[in-house]
Amino acid sequence: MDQIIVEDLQVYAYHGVYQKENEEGQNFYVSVTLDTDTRDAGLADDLELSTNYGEVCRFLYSFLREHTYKLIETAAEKCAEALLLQFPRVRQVALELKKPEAPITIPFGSVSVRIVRGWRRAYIACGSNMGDREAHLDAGVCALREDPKCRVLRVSGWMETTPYGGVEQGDFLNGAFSVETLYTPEELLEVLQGIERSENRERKERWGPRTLDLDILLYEGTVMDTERLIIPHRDMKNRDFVLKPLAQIAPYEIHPVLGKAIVELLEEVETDGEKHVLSN
Ligand code: A4P
Ligand code: MG
Repeated sequence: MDQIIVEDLQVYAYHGVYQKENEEGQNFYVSVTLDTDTRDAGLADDLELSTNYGEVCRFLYSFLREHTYKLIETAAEKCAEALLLQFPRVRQVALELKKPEAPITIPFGSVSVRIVRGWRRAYIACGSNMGDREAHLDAGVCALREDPKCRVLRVSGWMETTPYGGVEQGDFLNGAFSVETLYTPEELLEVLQGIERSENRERKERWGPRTLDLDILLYEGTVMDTERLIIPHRDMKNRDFVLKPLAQIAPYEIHPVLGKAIVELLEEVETDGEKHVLSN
């Protein structure tokens, strides 16, 4: 992707573990590489279509001066996040924060941290089979729309489906939607579980009835398997009620483990799998 680069912007600021650093301050130097598409602006010669590097510099300067953190790790983290929230065309930022006057008693050139943060695309499945099912699914999407660290991109239709997994229970309404998010997968899971709780979700029986279930299907090509989180969702390839709505919004997205497009997985499950989707 195209990049806009700022190198070694000087900011006199107050970050540090020692009180003296917080009171007297010192020079910091911040560099950013912004991943952003510059083609439209380049062809039209129009600043409105790009990200103004002057504004970026003023933003970095004010942010680093107006906040005080102990760690340059924290200053870098908060600053990168604020930048991504402030400048909508920036997809990813690599930020280096140097502290060449850090209180170290041995001569040195500089110390710094360098981090890369950005908007990551995730696909989320939603399901409900208790209460006002449509309202629960809508509330799930709505909660993410209101979260500044998420941008909801596409939302599938809601589909009537019969229960899967052997538990005797009412029919589900299922769907899927895509977001761009600044959350890591673990953070996103926590946010989704918070939304489930706010829809009065109780965890009683595995695969049992629920007001709202929000599962992470895919997260920007990530493959992970920890105690808390498995991505891609372990069972998505066997679930027509997941693949069908997902195919509406992302038919050619590739499953990073199976190496197949969502439409291919849907075709396979519709041919060989159990049938659960009734309508959409
Ligand atoms: N977890 C691991 N990976 C993920 C992930 N990718 N996304 C962990 C979300 N959570 C993930 O989930 C249990 C634990 O899975 C979480 O604490 C998280 O750490 P849960 O939501 O607390 O419990 P659950 O939903 O009862 O279990 P599970 O295994 O998530 O159930 P499923 O797979 O969601 O199945 N039939 C139809 N037609 N439609 C449905 O939507 N849903 C289920 C529930 C059964 N039958 C259904 C449907
Ligand atoms: Mg779940």
